[in-house]
Amino acid sequence: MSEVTIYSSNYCPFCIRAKQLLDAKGVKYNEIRVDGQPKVRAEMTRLAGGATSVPQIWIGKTHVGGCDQLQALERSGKLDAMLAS
Ligand SMILES: N[C@@H](CCC(=O)N[C@@H](CS)C(=O)NCC(=O)O)C(=O)O
Repeated sequence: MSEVTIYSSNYCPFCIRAKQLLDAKGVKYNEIRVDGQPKVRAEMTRLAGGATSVPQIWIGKTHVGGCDQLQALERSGKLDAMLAS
């Protein structure tokens, strides 16, 4: 199973939704909090090609994007294969 990493912050509804989807699938993920961590957030933005919003999600080495992109992968039926690879 691919390693999943999610950069998140507290009180972020998109982060909660993304994690709920992963939790519902029983997927374990590394969660990196950016609250009060400008250096961590800057590193996230660099790795995410300039994206500043949370969550930012990686499946293995693939940058998925945010919650909307994760949900789109689920709707298209591609998410499980990505998680399994
Ligand atoms: N479309 C994005 C929306 C994410 C979003 O708006 N996140 C808020 C926090 S809940 C945020 O990071 N706002 C600050 C910013 O955009 O820099 C997604 O699906 O992940």
